[in-house]
Amino acid sequence: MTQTAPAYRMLIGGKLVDAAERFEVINPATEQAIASVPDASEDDLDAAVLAARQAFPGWSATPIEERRAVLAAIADAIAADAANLARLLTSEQGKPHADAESEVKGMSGYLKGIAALELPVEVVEETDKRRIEVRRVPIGVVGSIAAWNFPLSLAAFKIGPCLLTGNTLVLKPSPFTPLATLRVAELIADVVPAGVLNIISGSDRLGPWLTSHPGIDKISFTGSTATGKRIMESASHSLKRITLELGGNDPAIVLPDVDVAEIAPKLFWSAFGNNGQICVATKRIYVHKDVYEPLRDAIVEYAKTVQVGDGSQQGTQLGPINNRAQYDRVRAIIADSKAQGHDILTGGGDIEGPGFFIPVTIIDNPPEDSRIVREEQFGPVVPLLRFDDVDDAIARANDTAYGLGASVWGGDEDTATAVAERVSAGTVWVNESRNLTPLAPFGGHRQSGIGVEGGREGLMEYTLAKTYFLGKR
Ligand code: TXE
Repeated sequence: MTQTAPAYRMLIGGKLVDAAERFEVINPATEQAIASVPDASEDDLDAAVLAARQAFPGWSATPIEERRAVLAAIADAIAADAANLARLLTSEQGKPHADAESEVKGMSGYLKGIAALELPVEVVEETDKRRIEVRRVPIGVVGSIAAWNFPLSLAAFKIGPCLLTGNTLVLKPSPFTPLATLRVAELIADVVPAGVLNIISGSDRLGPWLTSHPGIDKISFTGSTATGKRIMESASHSLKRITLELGGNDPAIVLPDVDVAEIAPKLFWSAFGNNGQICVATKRIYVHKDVYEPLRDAIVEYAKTVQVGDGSQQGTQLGPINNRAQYDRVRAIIADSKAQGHDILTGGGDIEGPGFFIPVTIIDNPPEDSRIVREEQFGPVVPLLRFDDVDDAIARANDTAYGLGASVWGGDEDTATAVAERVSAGTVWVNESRNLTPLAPFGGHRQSGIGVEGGREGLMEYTLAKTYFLGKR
């Protein structure tokens, strides 16, 4: 009897391989197991790192035009399987099908955007005697850990710059959302030279093995600030380079001259898109007293029209929370607001199971020192906060250990931009929010991260400076 290979295998050294053990993946809308995936052992990790090491000399010497072509071919393979990938993404992540489709499309587009970037040689001196130039060289083998909120977008953030600059990669998806990423592994097994891009899945033990592995030269991580600190500590033992894209507690500042009806839905989606599970979701909304009541009422009315449900069903606009731990964390924050007697404008209750569903919850002007204001909620609950004076709003917006993103909303662009200049964050949006581009750096100030992803600066993170003093005779 012939045995068929299981679906969902890891990509190591150009081959699709299984592990001795597998673990189950849960659909957060049903809490049912939908598939099993390989649970990489330390030997599997060693094999992936070795494959990446062996591929490094050839890949780093490959002309950049060929590396661009490989990235474009990955992007095309993903685009050709978009419908299937989106279905998988909804089933493991929970997001509505339309959002999953745009994430797949976004992954493909991001890879093409990165593939078009340049890393020019910098000439710092040119005289009769000599020329001094700074070239950028790849670091070696990169280990990347992606989070469960945007499994494919985050994979693209890591794959694009890493491969373009001539490094090789061992990529680990979140144990909550490995399916679409392992499907990508299958799609690109024949597209990428063996060992250049390895994809391995594993349970909680795999992350610490990866970040302490002596054969890895750089770690790129997206996840919580607490885990980021642990990774920095373990990377310090061999002085691995690190890029950390961590949490945020992004403020929105709404000035008195806004068009309330126009911005209410925009602010809603800025906070509640992907169920609030976005590092740059708006997590605190500061509203000027002149427009506080009308904007509050407009957002609450809008919130009541939004359909929460299984992402695979027609009409669903918000799916479940991705996993049990995050569901419990968000519910604990809502329970704290209730216990403190905060005024809950909508939501706050339970949605009958199964599934990790939480109703859209909006809290009316809670104290600045409450958990819902101080902590990153990462779920569908947001506080509206009233201010009288813009200086006070800016001070409160900046009073956080985070510094990832922020937005300012106002009728007069110059006034709004002047406020944006005083908010301390890696990215500030004026009259829009959450948009990212492969052409510009994205990263956190303070405890929201170290380094950036995207743009030329994002490429630099995957390189080392090599300075040439070229004497002339
Ligand atoms: O992420 P964690 P979790 C935030 C959000 C959320 C919180 C927790 O606030 O509530 O993080 O989410 C690996 N060494 N964000 O628990 O703990 C492990 O594989 C090496 C923001 O899901 O950061 C795990 O799956 N690796 C974020 C992954 O890291 C380790 C997106 C993430 O774990 C490790 C997601 C270790 N010691 C959550 N410990 C964003 N920036 O967008 C764990 N891991």
